[in-house]
Amino acid sequence: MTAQRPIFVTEPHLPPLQEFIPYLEQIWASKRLTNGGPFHEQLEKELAAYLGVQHLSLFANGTLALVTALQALRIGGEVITTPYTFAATAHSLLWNNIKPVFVDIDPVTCNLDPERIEEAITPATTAILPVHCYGLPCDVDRIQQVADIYGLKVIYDAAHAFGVKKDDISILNDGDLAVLSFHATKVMNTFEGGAIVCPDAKIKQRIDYLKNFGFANETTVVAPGINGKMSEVCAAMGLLQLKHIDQALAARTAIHQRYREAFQDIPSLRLQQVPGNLDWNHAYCPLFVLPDHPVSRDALYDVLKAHQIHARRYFYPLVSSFPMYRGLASATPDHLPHAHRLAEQVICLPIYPTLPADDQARLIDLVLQTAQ
Ligand code: T4K
Repeated sequence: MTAQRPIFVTEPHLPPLQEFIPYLEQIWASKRLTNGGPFHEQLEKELAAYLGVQHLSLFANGTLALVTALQALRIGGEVITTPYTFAATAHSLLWNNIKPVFVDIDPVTCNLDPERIEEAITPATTAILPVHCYGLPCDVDRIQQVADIYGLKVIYDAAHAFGVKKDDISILNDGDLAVLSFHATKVMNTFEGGAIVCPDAKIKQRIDYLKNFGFANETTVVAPGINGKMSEVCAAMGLLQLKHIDQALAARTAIHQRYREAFQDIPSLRLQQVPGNLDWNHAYCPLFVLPDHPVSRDALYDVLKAHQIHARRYFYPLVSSFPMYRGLASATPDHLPHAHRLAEQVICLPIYPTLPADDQARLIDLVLQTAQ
């Protein structure tokens, strides 16, 4: 029997190497490696235009962008957030000495349940940090309504939401700020990278200071900033990726459609519902293995793994059960029933533009076999 090649949950989208060489030659010739070089400036402009947003500040990664977004708006005290996310969301709060307050998710969208936010607000609450989980938008109108009533800021962790539009408008425009990730595993990657999307030039200026140690000019430091800058090599990768992004998104859509067709008649397997007015990026393919499925989620995970298919249980275990959070009153499982249930049911299937059709067919067969 020939060994099967491993399939991972994702694979970075890499345009042909020869297309990257001219960028490297330019960097070598100019000797400009970082600190707001020409590729950095160009990528900020091209991304803002592509995404349909006013301003955007590039970062070395999404986590530093989250930490800095909280700094930029001077958020402190308590922040309401979701437990159903990657570690970085809540960690960005701890790095700012902010207490996370976990609120349960909507069982259909996997996003922060807006109807549960009000009961979590205390005099110490300063902001809401929701996540557009898997790139599917939060109920932004309802969240903004609650934020307006209580005078709270809203920062969206939009790490998964590159290019997502609702009614043709980017969801990155919602809230006070939105944070993107361009990590290797993301829809759009700059090796490592991230960005803060912001509505006006003044706040972008402050964010730009903060990501460069707080330097306003050679001799003036206006804030205790951090080093969050994106390098020229990463920015060049971003420019190249942008040239191929529409094809990459189309390939993801086709792969997702094949999954949808394969599992549509199996009531014990649920894929996310996607509203008709949404231009989704198919960043992930979460499949929920319901209790009446003949095998459990973990058994399915093991079956796939035995065949060299490395699906991932994003987001299990829940962030709220990590040792640094589980002592919080808001982290008790009784308080977060939907998040706990979905974390036990979810398995994210491989999805990336170059996933070979025969590998996907093999994977689908294995999943279907568990339904018999
Ligand atoms: N907020 C949210 C909601 C997030 O999901 C994330 C990151 C952030 C904030 C923070 O953004 P960044 O600071 O990362 O920019 C991965 C990613 O590292 C992480 O970026 C992502 N979310 C998270 C959901 O997934 P891991 O620990 O699962 O990564 P890893 O190394 O196990 O990679 C998964 C698979 O991808 C591997 O099995 C193989 C493949 N892979 C991975 C890398 C790194 C490759 O083929 N090539 C590669 O270079 O966290």
